Amino acid sequence: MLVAGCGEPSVSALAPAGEAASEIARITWIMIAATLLLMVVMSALGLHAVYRRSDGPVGPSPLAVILAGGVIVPTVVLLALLIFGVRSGDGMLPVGEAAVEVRVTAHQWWWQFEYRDAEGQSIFTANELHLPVGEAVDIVVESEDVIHSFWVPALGGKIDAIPGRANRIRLRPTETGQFRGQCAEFCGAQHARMAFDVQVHAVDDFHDLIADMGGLDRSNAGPTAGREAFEQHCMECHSRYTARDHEGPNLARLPERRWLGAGTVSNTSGNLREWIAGHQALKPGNRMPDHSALDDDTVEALARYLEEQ
Ligand code: HEC
Ligand SMILES: [Cu+2]
Repeated sequence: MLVAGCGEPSVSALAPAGEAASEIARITWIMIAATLLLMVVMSALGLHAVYRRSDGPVGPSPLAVILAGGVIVPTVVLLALLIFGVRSGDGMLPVGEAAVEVRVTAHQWWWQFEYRDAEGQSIFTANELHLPVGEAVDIVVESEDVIHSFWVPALGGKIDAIPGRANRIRLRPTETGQFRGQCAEFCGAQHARMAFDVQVHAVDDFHDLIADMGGLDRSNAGPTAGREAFEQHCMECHSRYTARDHEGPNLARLPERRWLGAGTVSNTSGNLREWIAGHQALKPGNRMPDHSALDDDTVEALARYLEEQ
């Protein structure tokens, strides 16, 4: 458990970097402390019973045991949890207007994020979520196919992504940095490889980034050979234009991405070439059609085209 808690970027609910996550971590620690206390008291009582045994009738009557263990203790424990739970839960609700709203669409097995720039234009990123620090952000979660669950352990709780329904969760990051998000509801064979990278920026940097992305129309830029191959084999599902929604993940700013295949492999130039022709071996069953028949020159041209930003 300790080893799994390390690593970059943080995926630990016990190292909170957001308001909701801090509340959740607090309740967790209180529960752990209360459980430990209860265990010590019960062990002490047990030892006491063993070593102080007398020959006469022992212990309280069965009725007293049932009353204490079945009524009084559960009432006290549940009441205490309820009070903490309601207080913390209340603070996590999306009350009032949020500064930023991001629409999330879960797909088998990748994530699409949609922002609005200052002109109200939609901007899309894939497998990479950008947030401003210190601001209330509403995440509105939907699904394109089956039920998934949106979860960034360092920032807050989970919320289900259900087809035909928009669920809302409020996050307020308290630290800048990179965190890992993960699908938290089994959604098929590649459920474990449905991660996303969360980048929390200073507020101005966040708005600058979204504004910059709005200006990125690269659908017709880049080296000719790669562009032609892209238009022939890939464009039906992918776009390099951040203001366009597509079947597959948006591929604008691809070199900046941390992973390929939603956490399958790290994003290196070697892995990009391997992904283009061999993604079905890297992430079997993923929804991108097999391209293993592409020749090396075409793969190279495509990779160059995607790397050219
Ligand atoms: C029928 C739709 C479709 C076509 C055509 C297609 N892709 Fe994909 N592509 C996808 C889907 C869906 C994913 C997400 C797979 C996953 O991670 O589960 C994807 C993922 C990718 C990724 C990884 C992106 C990321 O952030 O993880 C790259 C790179 C990529 N495709 C490149 C290409 C290239 C190059 C071509 C053309 C040779 C191509 N794709 C053709 C649907 C398609
Ligand atoms: Cu999922």
